[in-house]
Amino acid sequence: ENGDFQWYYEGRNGWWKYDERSNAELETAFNSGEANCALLLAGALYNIDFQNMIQIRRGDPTRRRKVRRDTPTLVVKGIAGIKNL
Ligand code: V3L
Repeated sequence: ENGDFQWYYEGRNGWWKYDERSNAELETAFNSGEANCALLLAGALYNIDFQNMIQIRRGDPTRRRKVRRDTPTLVVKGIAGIKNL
């Protein structure tokens, strides 16, 4: 049951959707009141910090992106790096 909220991460000129599995993990962690959620994304480990709503690469905190949790209807660049047609 995934239809209520979608998680997004920042690109250069717009937002990307997280892949479905990562979105479900984020929702579970967020709704459980966790402070953050660890995810493997494109082969690297990241932490999503729910207080600051940022995604930070583990071991390289300079690699950070804003994240947002919103309705699934936002216009996006694509999903997890797969561009919209
Ligand atoms: N899901 C999938 N791939 C990700 C994610 C994620 N949540 N976070 C980072 N990457 P960094 P434009 C993104 C990828 O933050 O043109 C997009 O998905 C990230 O991919 O520096 O700037 C696009 O594929 C990047 O390739 O650790 O909007 C690409 O950037 C790599 O991990 C270009 O998007 C390093 O990200």
